[in-house]
Amino acid sequence: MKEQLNKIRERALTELNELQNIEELENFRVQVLGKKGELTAILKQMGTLSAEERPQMGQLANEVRQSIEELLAQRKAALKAVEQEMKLKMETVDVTLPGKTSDIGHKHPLSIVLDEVKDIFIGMGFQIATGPEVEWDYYNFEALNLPPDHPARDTQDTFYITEKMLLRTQTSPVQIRVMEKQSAPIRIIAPGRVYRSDAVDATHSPYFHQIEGLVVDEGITMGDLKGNLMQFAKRLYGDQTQLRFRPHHFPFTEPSCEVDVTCFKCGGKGCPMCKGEGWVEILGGGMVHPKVLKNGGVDPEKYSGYAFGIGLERLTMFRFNIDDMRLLFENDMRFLGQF
Ligand code: 2NM
Repeated sequence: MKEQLNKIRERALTELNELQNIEELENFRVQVLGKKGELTAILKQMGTLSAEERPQMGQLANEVRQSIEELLAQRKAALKAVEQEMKLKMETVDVTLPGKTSDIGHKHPLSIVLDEVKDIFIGMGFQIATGPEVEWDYYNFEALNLPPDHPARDTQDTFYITEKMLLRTQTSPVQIRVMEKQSAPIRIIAPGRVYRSDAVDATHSPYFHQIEGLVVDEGITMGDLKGNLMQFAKRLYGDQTQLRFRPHHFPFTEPSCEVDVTCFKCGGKGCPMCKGEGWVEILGGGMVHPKVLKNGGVDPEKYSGYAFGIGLERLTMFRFNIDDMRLLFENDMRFLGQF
């Protein structure tokens, strides 16, 4: 038994120094000192020894255990130091390397123009109003004086959710909702996304954005519409800009008009941009139909109002000289990166 014990001690001395990491070290410890380890196995044989031998062997076994434990502790400390050093070496930071930059984003061209338009109208005392994109047929059509047989109500032109619920085709339903909730005077613009069942091409998309305005007060006339829109166009396109009002028809306004601005490309002389006309159409508007005022809970005997609608995509395309509307929706960074 004495021999066995000394053998274990010797083996531990040589083998321990060959262990390369903490894991191997732990395996070794279990193998020698563990419950089912070699040393434990020897101690189990103590019962076979004589009474004189037993204390001697006991002492020797303790010494062996102690020295192995010491060696294990030393080796563990040495391995830890090596590991730490390796880790430090691997983690060196080269402070002379260039830093990691992240690209800074910017507003989409539609947002750039929308924010400008909002600023201009806020400067004239307007408030911003918003409403749902999934809308009741009532607010989108009926309240706006579009009768059941109106072509805009055709399923070819409008996305229906149910018979009575749809994706709004204009932001005018927001105006009705504001009139219902708020009494005159009202001065709002309602910007937002609208939907129409159109195929995609250079000037059409099933979704686009409108900015609709509504002013309701006592004594509002077509003169207020002209003055305010004049102010808007000059702020957006410059002081030399002029407006041209042409008679038109909308179901929700009477009288109605379409409004052109002098071509900002050629200043009115005529160029490919304005197709030689010198004018480009930017919006439609008119005096709010008495029936529409009534539907909004406004007394048409006491109040009158004007309204208008602007297409944000068209405005943005003019502003940045973009010739295809699809570019505004495709999110191609080669395009968006230019703004
Ligand atoms: C347009 C043209 C003309 C319009 C009318 C209304 C409302 F709700 F007050 F009746 N909001 N917007 C309107 C009028 C919109 O877009 C070309």
